[in-house]
Parts: sequence; C-alpha cells; structure tokens
Amino acid sequence: MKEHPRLPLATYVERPVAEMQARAIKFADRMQLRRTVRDFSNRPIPRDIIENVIRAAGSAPSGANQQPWHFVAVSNADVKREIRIAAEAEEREFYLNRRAGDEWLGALAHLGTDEHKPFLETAPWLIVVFGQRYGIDENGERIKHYYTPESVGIAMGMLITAVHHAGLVSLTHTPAPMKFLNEILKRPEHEAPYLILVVGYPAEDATVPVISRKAMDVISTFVD
Ligand code: IYR
Repeated sequence: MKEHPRLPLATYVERPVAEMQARAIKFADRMQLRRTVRDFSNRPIPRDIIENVIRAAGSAPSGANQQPWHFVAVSNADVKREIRIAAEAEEREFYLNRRAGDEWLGALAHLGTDEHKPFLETAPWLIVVFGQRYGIDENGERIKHYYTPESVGIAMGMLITAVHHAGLVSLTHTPAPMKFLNEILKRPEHEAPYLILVVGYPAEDATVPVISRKAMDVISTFVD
C-alpha cells in the first residue's frame, strides 16, 4: 500500500479554559455586529486586504481536500459595470417580470431589495466565488469533486467572517441565474458561480432593515 506522509500537529496552541471562554464570548459578540449592507461608499480598499480575506477563505475545509473553489476579485470599473448591467437584466426578470413569484417576493419584501444594483459599481471590490463541479488533472482528465456546494458554502462563510473581522462590510448578492459571470470573468464551464460578495465601506448614510437573530434556544439544542 502507498505510504502517505504525515506530520505532527504543530499549529495548535492550547489555551486555558477561562481564556477560551472569554475568547468565545468576544468572538460571538463581534459576530453579532455584522450586518449585511446594501449602501456602499466608493472609497477604495487596498488590494492586499482583499488578498488576505481570500487567503482566509481558502483555508476552509473541503471534501477530500479538493479545495473546489476559485475567487475572482474585481475592482476594474469597466468590468464592474458589465457585471451590473448583466445582473440588473436578470433582476428585472426576477422582480418585474414575475420570475420570482408572489411567495418569494413576499418573503423578501422586508429587506427592501429591488432590481437596481448600484452597489455593483459603487463598491470598490466584488469577490465572485466559483465552485468547481469537477477538477481537471495535468492530462486534462476530469477529477470527481466531492461535497462541492458544502465546501464552497463553508469557504464563503469564512470569507464573510474575514471581511467583517478586517473592519469592512459585505453583501451576499446572488442574481439568478448568474451564468453571465463565467463569460464576463472568463471562467471555464466546469466552474459554477455561487455568489458575488460585494465588499467595501458602508455609505455614510447607510441604513439596514430592522431584523433580529433567532434566539439561542431556537437555533440550538444541547444534549448533555
Ligand atoms: N437575487 C435577488 C433577490 C434576493 C433573493 C434573496 I433569497 C435575498 O435574501 C435577497 C435578494 C437580489 O439580489 O435582489
């Protein structure tokens, strides 16, 4: 049988329980402050911050460690405009031409979204997340990927967390369908777009809807 090399776990640092408790509280509190924002400032954000939030997302666990993701970070104004034009065309179908249906539009109403997506041009960065339905090896052969949606979902959560931790705001934007992103961003057919993460500073007059988070006893059950 083939030997697979292993290394000692050298990155783990054990902390005293009291310190872990304090850190867990602090982090959960910090995460409560994250809000999805739709009103963005056009102030620029240095590229290295975007590189590092992607680096954080790329550390996510994935099925068979296949890391079935690709992140395209767009700050180019012409490309952002192209994305906005294509996304708004899809969103007009969704909101105005009844692709969504009454039930879906009803569920969304309190968020105040519509077919206008100015943030796709205003915000300094769009991080477009692609998931690879399969991989391609050196000989051009297909490699089956496992748990792609789950893996990409985990990476997207870490990306959103990293953006928040860095001190910026984001919007998870999912025009549907978003196949147009493959064409505009020249990504291969086997990569499916999952999300446009809009990243930047909030506009000075940014507002957010009045919504609440479900209570602990609703989202969790402890069996101890
Ligand atoms: N893609 C549309 C609609 C939309 C759908 C859901 I579910 C949301 O939580 C928010 C919006 C849009 O981006 O407006």
